[in-house]
Amino acid sequence: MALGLLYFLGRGWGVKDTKLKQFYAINIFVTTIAFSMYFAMASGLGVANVTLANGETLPIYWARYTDWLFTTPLLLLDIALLANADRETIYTLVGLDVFMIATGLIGAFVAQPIYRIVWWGISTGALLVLLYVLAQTLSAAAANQSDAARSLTSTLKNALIVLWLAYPVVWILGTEGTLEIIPLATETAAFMVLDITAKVGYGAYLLQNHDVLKSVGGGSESGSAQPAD
Ligand code: RET
Repeated sequence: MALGLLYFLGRGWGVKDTKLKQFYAINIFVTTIAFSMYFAMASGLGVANVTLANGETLPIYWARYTDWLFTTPLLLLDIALLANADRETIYTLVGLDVFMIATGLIGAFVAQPIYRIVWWGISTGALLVLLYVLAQTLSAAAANQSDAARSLTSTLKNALIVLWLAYPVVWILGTEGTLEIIPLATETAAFMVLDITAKVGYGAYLLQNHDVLKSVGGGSESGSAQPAD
């Protein structure tokens, strides 16, 4: 995450275009938050022991949820800005996203395994609605996008759908789901690969496309509102 952050900082350093700068800023925030939360976990902070109803204890890495709470809305903002989505849609996506992470966090701390699974179901329901709203928004936006912007949006959308759907699967099969299907070490490695791909991979791919990002919302001029013809 630190290397990803340095890469975004290095590439974004001399960027003058306001639109391009906002995409760099978003991805710099994402990797800064992730780097801090991973470092918190590595330093022994960010993990809590939850006692289940049967007396067993589960190590819960709550720092992950703090990371996701802030980074997932930012990752959605990347694609929403690329598609020039309106404010209401962005608020809807962020609202669903925060609800998804918060209900997942509740699920991770609940003592009764059956209730944990119900909370997982609530959180996964929010994810499905979120992905539906996102797909609708992006297809409505497609008509007003250039070919290059449309193709970038569609690649990022597909990557986002596949990667994001993997999180609840890892959660339910991992220690949180209490089904004891995959061990903690495998789960930790899986979340790490997903986090790196969904943050650094997705961000790096997006930021390769300077020309597309500069012309988001029409026109290639930076920032300031364009006067009507
Ligand atoms: C949780 C709890 C169980 C149910 C669901 C979840 C979804 C998590 C997601 C996380 C995405 C994280 C990303 C991080 C970026 O690096 C919270 C695991 C649905 C979708 C993209």
